[in-house]
Formats: sequence, C-alpha cells, structure tokens
Amino acid sequence: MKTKNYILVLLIALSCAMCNSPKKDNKEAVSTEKTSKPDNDKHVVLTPADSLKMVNHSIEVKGDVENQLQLTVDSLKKMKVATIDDFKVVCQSGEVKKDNKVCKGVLLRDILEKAKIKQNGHKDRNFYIVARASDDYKATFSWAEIFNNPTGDNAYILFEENGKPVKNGEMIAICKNDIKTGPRHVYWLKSIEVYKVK
Ligand SMILES: Nc1nc2c(c(=O)[nH]1)N[C@H]1C(S)=C(S)[C@@H](COP(=O)(O)O)O[C@H]1N2
Ligand SMILES: [Mo]
Repeated sequence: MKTKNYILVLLIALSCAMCNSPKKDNKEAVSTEKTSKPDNDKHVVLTPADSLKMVNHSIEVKGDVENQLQLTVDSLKKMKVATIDDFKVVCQSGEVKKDNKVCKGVLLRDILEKAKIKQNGHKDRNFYIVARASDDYKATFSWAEIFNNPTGDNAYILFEENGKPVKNGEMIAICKNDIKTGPRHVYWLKSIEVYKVK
C-alpha cells in the first residue's frame, strides 16, 4: 500500500514538472529576419519634379481648435517673426545635414494661441500636436512642452533660411533645443494637428 502511494505521488510530481517545462516551439517566434527588412532609415532623394509635388503653399492648423487656420508664408510674416541664429540640422545618426547661419520663423506657440486649443477648464491639458508633411513624415509635440516648458520658446515654423525662402516646401517645423534636430525638422509641412489624449 505504501509503495503504491509513493509511486502515485511520484507520477503526479513528474507530470507537473513536465507541464512547467519551457515549450520548445517558441524558438521560431524569436528568430529575426535580417535580410528582407525594408530600409526605413535611408534618406530618399526625389527628382526635382517629384519634390515639387510635395510642396504646399499653405499649412492647415486643425483638430481640437476653435479657429481652423490656413497659414501661408505671407500670413506668418504678419505675425511676430523671430530670427534664429546658427541652426544646425543633425540626423539621429549624428550627421550634420544642414548648417544655417540665420533663419526666420514664427513660434509654434503663437500659432497655437491664434488657433486656440479647445480646452475644457484648466486641467484639460493633455493634448498632442502633430506637424505633418506631404510625404506623411511627422513630428509630435505635447501641450506641456509648448506651454509649460522652455521647448515652447524653441519650436518654430520657419519660412526663411539664410535670407532665402526655405527649400523643400515653403514652411518647415523645427525644434531648436532638441539634442538631434533632424527628427523634429519637418519639411514639406502640410498641417499642424491638435488632438486630445483619449
Ligand atoms: N517631410 C520630411 N521631413 C523630414 C524627413 C523626411 O523624410 N520627410 N527626414 C528627416 C530627417 S531623418 C532628417 S535628419 C532631416 C534632414 O533630412 P534630409 O537629409 O532629408 O534633408 O529632415 C527630417 N525631415
Ligand atoms: Mo535623419
């Protein structure tokens, strides 16, 4: 009787141990494909004709705003224009893509104040702002960065570089105090979109 019980306990223990053993077939899911990945990091150079198709003559300010705006270079020039000195565009890779001596632009904050974010009381502060380009490249800002942080004094919509109209579209979104300025440097700018965090 005693040995029978002993064998029973042993069998139960053994089957439990087997249940907890790691599954072998998980291995496949971890395997990575190194060869077939598209190279999303490359900087595509378009033909002048294709590049021209990306140009917008105005940018739309839309989303959770009281006043939808269509802004042109001319309308930006009528706002408070700032001069930005020595602005470098540095890619995530560390490569310097552009080294501007002087730029002109308007604070993103001034534009958002003109559009008036639809806030429901002073605690309603969880908004994100997307600067979107024609090629669907985009950069994101937060309400707190723009209205309650030094970044608000450094995020601009540029229309002039070194005394000339900007290249690659007519307006560029930038954030001067970013560590790498390439990522939030949005050329072919098409819209500034305000959304509430759901
Ligand atoms: N519309 C748009 N803006 C963009 C990009 C892009 O692909 N499309 N590339 C970004 C990157 S990764 C960098 S480093 C800078 C400079 O890129 P450039 O070398 O293509 O000018 O612009 C940024 N702005
Ligand atoms: Mo980049």
